[in-house]
Amino acid sequence: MRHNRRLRWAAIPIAASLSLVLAGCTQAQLNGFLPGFVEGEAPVTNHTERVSGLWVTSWIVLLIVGVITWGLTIWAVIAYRRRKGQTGLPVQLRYNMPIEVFYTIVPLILVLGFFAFTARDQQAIEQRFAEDEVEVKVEVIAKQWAWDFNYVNEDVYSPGIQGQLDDEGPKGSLVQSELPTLYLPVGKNVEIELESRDVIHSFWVVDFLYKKDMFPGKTNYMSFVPEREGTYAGKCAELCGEYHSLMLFNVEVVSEAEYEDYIESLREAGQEGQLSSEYDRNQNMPGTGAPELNEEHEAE
Ligand SMILES: [Cu+2]
Repeated sequence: MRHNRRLRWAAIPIAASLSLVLAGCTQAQLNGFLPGFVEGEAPVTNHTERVSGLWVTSWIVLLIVGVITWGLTIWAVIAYRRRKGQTGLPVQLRYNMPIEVFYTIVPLILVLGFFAFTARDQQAIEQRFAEDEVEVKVEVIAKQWAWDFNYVNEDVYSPGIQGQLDDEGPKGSLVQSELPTLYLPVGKNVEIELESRDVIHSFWVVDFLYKKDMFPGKTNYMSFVPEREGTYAGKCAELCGEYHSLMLFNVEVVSEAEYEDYIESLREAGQEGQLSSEYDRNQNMPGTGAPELNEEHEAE
């Protein structure tokens, strides 16, 4: 009798939480409230479903752990509460081997599991296209506080300026037409080469669900296939100085014909060639002609 009542107490929070979780599952929520998913339309890139899958699965596992933990906590608080007439400390329990082993092994399995799935997905997302599979190659160069885009195959470039506040619009709004814009053709294998001219930045297109740091002196890569046409907001995701918040850009994923037109418009504007590292602010890095320490000094 007494035993049954305890079980009932534990069942209430567990049942309440579970029904809350399960009742709320619409299609959008199945993607874990992540941005970029539109009902009935293609995912933004070939990687976004993988990212949302990892996110949602992790949440489900963590929620189950949470519900069990909260349930047991609440149950213990209620079942073992101090009752009228009780004095002193309750029975003290410690060095209970089965329990010690249980809460060592279970978290270990959880952590190893999260690590394994994250490593698997990261491996897939980080996998670069083979050289001859790359259909569009763009070098993205970050600089305080904007972006330059070199379209490598077409040998044209687009220099960017930092976000311009729109005095006419509502406070804090930006002149969208002035933002640096990266054009990508839909359905093509895209490789982005990430560079920096000065400090560490981070290339983040929100709806792509992935960001990557950009270091001076090191090239990072992103390989993906944009799968849905549209305009996507991009930001610098690494605090990089005073106007970091204005280090914004847009990505236009367009049809191949529109992409060709855009490239042609850059050519017509005389933006042929590539914006090279001569505009880098760090001119004294190793390999850029900075004086080397001679051996005598090194020995000192
Ligand atoms: Cu930045």
